[in-house]
Amino acid sequence: MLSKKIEKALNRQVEVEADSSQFYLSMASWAETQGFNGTAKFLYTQSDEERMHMLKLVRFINERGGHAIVPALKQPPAKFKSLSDIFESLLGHEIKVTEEINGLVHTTLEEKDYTTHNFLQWYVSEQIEEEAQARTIMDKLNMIGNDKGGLYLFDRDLENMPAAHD
Ligand code: OFO
Repeated sequence: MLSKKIEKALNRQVEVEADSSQFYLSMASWAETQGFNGTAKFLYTQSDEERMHMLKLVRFINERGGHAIVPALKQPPAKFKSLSDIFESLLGHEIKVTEEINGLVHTTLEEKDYTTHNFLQWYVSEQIEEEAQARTIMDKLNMIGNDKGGLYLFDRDLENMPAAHD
């Protein structure tokens, strides 16, 4: 059985994952309108993944006797300046999500909830991978700069890049 404190903290994380999904969906849509189809495909997949992260939490909260609350949708930014702008925002966002997860893990230890602590380890590893992937992408974009040919190849490569946990 979840304590009220843990239930609330997990529900907060449901919201964080839902926000991530919306944010990446908006990035995907913008990229598609700019003709960056590979990037759009990658980001649509990332958005789906975040929804899966949310769903995993919803199921866990309910299985443990809590009540998962579906949060309201917040409108994410609709426009971006460039691919670098997108991936810088994505990396910044993931760093914040990692902090949230770490805070949550800390709370489970304070509450001596080892079951939830164990469940969250999956998220801890996922964050390491997602941050690492976003950094690799940013390194590539920094190398390419404004080179059109480079951006074309980058977009094509991204189309075939597997999601972080694959
Ligand atoms: Fe849910 O892993 Fe990114 O935010």
